[in-house]
Amino acid sequence: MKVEAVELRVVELGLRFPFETSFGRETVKRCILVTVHAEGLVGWGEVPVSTAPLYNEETVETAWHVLRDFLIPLLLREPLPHPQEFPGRVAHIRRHHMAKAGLEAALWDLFCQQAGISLRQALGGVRDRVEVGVSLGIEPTVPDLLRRIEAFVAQGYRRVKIKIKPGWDVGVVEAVRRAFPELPLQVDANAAYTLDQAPTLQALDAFGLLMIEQPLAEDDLVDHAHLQRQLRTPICLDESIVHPHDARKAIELGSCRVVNIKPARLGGLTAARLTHDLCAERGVPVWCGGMLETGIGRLSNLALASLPNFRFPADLSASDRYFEADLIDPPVTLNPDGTIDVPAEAGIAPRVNRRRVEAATVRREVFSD
Ligand code: OSB
Ligand code: MG
Repeated sequence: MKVEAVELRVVELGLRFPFETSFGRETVKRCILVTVHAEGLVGWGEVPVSTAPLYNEETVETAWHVLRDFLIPLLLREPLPHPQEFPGRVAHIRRHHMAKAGLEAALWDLFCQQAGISLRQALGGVRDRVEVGVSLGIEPTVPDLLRRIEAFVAQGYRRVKIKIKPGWDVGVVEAVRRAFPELPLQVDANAAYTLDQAPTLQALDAFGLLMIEQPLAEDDLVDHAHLQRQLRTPICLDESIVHPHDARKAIELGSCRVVNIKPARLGGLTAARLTHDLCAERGVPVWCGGMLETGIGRLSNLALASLPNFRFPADLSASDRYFEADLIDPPVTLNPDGTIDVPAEAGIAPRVNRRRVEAATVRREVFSD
């Protein structure tokens, strides 16, 4: 594919509910959308960065800079045979995985339109619906959290993840468990604990959680291995796994028993699929995480989650869990059985609501060769 032009835009969409984690509170979704233009077709991708470098080191500004000054010039310089060649072309640019992932997603979308196949087919997915859950932030009070869980369970979500941090953990999980004894439940600490707080995390073993996500620092596979030996509950790593080899190392060390896969964190769909394959070979289940993506990023994650070793419900919820009006039509909806359909059409572009994208755009720039 010979890409003729790339357009970047920053979009802003109000979140229906503020989302609070151990590292901060978001009320507005602000991210970058990428379009690649070739032979009359437009491929869409999302860079699900945040304004502040709290989940990882990237921000809207760093991603814009790296895309404009490094990644886009490398793409415009010569044709790319296939989107899966993109990581090789940009491998000498260190990190900036979200910036890379958004551009690669747009290339996959273009490829699917050219080939007339769905992204699920292009990636080798095997399901047409995926089980999903809902990820809930830290709420002002426990009763607030219980009311929110009840509302989502009533909508049909069959797995709930709640965010924890020191001071909002054992008591909260105990209350949720008491109110919902059978609910598949997991927690996510977003790296808020240290190994000397292991007793608190051990106390969570009593509540039959599916997993504890990223309890310790993102760069610490060794302490996660120490902690996993002290817990019955499986540890799932999110922030720690930024490269397929990190998954291999974490599995070898015993740092986790489950891996959260997010293309944005891993640098794109190609690296995400490699991580999936590597975990599958080692018998380690994975599931698809989310970054509060707009529908544009979420449709691409849904296609990825149709691969066979995605064995836990995904953090991919319906459009109305996040936004009043998503950027795609029709929006993503939840089936009565707690699943979401994997997109079957050839590419995301036909579903993008351009009027709403325009309305949400606060900055744009076009680059061509
Ligand atoms: O740690 O999984 C996380 C959102 C932003 C940043 C980090 C995380 C999350 C979520 C939301 O948990 C998942 C979703 O998109 O619904
Ligand atoms: Mg997480």
